Amino acid sequence: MLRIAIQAKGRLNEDTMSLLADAGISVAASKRKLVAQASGFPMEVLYLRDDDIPQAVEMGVADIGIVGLNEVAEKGRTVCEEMKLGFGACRISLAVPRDVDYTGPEWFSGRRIATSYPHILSKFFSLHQVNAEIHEIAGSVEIAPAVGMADGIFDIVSSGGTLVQNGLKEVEKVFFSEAALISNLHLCADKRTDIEKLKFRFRSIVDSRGMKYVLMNLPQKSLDEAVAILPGMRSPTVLPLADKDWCSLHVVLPEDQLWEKIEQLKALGAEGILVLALENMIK
Ligand code: PRT
Ligand code: ZN
Repeated sequence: MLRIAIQAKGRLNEDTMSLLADAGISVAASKRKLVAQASGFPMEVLYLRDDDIPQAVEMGVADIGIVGLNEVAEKGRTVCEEMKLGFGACRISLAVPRDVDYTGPEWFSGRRIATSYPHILSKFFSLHQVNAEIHEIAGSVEIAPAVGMADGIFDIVSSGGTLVQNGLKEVEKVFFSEAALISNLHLCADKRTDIEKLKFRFRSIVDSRGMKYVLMNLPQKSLDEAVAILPGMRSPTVLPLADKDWCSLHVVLPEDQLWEKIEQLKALGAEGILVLALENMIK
């Protein structure tokens, strides 16, 4: 039986729980318990703070874990990155007060930087041969320059709104992160097999995100032109209709191309276009 460590509460918890649910795995909701039994997959769930997940997986307290790659990199724990999961996207960036005339990484030489990610930051500074003072603080990093505690900060940025609110500007995007499935390096063959099964389920969910299933009726004479403008796992599926001059076309489209492609298809005479949500895409 696999034991998976996930964030007990916080930004990754909800997306993690819905990924498990979409993969057919349900977990008893009680957050008071540290460990819960899952159903739908031979698995136990261990609820932890995200900071503790890389260590728990390295030590084998949990076989696998779901955590931000920022935490994996910061903690420097030796674990295997199995797959990225497409949620919890953010970056860790250097930011300075808005009115600073920023010239490049050397600007930070001899200056004080507040961060909760000292390890990743010191690696960046040694790469750029910058000698700065790194001050590790646990929270509210973004207010450090305004209260005179630091000249700049190194913190997680997502929309950038927090930086703007605090009169700061992002000057170096150092580390790009998202949630990932990680595993212990020394697992037995049975557990490895279970991880592959789990990844197969996760992969089909992650791949289907942002995709739509589109079906339409199309004049037979426009078929070649329509096929030429459409992507597809192989090519679109074409089904005959009772009226021989028409066919039915089925295709999976990325959401960001959806409207552009639909406009092109309408121009080719497509009618009765249906756009459906896609739950799983098994390649
Ligand atoms: O209690 P526990 O230790 O488990 O949780 P935590 O408080 O340490 O972490 P939590 O729940 O805040 O975040 C968990 C993970 O979510 C992080 O490690 C990242 O991998 C990921 N993540 C994604 C984020 C953000 N986006 C994010 N925007 N983590 C934090 N933020 C914060 C950031 O610190 C800053 O204060 O949001 C603010 C910036 O957001 P914008 O949108 O204003 O730029
Ligand atoms: Zn944390």
